Amino acid sequence: MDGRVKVVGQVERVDGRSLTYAEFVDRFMEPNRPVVLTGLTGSWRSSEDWTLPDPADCGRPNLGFFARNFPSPLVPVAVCSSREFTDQKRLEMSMPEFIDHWIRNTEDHDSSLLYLKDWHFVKEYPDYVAYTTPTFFVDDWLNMYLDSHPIHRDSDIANHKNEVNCADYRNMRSSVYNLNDDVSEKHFPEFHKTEWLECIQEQNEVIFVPSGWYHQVHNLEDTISINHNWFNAYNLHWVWNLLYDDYKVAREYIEDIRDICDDFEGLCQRNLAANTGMNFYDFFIFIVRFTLANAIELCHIQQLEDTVIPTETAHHLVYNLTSIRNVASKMIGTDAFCTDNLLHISDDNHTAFSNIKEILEEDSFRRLLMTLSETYEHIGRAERICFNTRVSSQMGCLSLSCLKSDCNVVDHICTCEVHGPEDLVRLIDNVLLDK
Ligand SMILES: O=C(O)CCC(=O)C(=O)O
Repeated sequence: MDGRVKVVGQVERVDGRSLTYAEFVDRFMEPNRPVVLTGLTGSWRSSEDWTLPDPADCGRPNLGFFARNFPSPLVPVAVCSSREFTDQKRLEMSMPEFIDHWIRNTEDHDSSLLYLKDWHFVKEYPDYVAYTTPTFFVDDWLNMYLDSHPIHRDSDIANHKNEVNCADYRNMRSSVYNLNDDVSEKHFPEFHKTEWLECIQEQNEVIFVPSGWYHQVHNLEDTISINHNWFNAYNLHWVWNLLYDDYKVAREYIEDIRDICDDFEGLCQRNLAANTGMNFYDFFIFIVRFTLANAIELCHIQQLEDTVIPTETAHHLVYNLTSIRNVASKMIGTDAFCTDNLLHISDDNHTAFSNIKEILEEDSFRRLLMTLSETYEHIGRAERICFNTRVSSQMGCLSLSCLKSDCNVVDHICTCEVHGPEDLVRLIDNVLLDK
């Protein structure tokens, strides 16, 4: 017998103005539970500009404002009535074209529904500040990193001739396409055991969707949504697990040509990067940089004598390092990092994680360090306002002014060598042991 979803409860709803950051962590981020947060969008420009001003319109989207002010020549659009594997068919069109289509659909309902999806609005209109990210979500490593670094720096994806095409196994995985359909027990044998929460997200409400939670959205009326995909120390292991799962698919797909490949692991990693957007080396380069940034911040903070800033911020930094350490220890022993395979990786990739001195001198790393420092300062400030504690007046040895060759903190880190996950675990242990 085929099954339908079994809704067992509602997503919890909390007023975000009376929730502290620490409570958000304890109740939702750390246990990976969803929540609808209210009261956080009062000052957003988008709440005002993007909705029709007449109360009789009940806050419906102001489409004319969009067409006039954001006339992008090309925006990504999904065709809701179509299906390509586990997703909808994608098109590109101009914003005015999209809005025209939307208005026509509202009037006559016979053209197919379009959904403007995954449009990077902030990148395209950086001067229009549509919203401020709620403090609960500012510890966002993905966007901190992407703002300063390209994710796949190696140019090796397309260059190898006579290799199994990177895109060949894309879309082979299956997932339930529509929860409202009968879901085949044959294809999804455990489906009847799944339990679902549901909620209606009202205008100006924010929903936190935890890592790995399958979710499906049905718009009950015309809607504009703002989304962030992000992760941090609380779900870094999810990112690694997903990458590892994708890697296994990539490897399985070419398993039968292993014996005739000079560099089988290299091919797996190239295919992984082509499909997932990053491979194990990219991910490692990323965690090395976050380790260095957190370690430098931690060392500097501990040189401050003030007792307020160091305790709370140091707690975040230690948690971050511990989370990276856990993931790095899972990477030890993967084929990608065995000595033979490391001999095959490009100099670019190897330098990007092993040459600590060079990393510390990169402008992109300095930008990352600055953003990291500002982020935890911002969270700390929000916590102090909540608890009404004293604000520190200490101006100590902050990382930004102190990323100099004569700084003993940086000197110490510069002496470390990182040739793989084992070294990274050792480096983190040394930093944490010092504390
Ligand atoms: O905003 C939407 O319509 C859905 C977005 C979503 O589900 C997601 O980003 O995962």
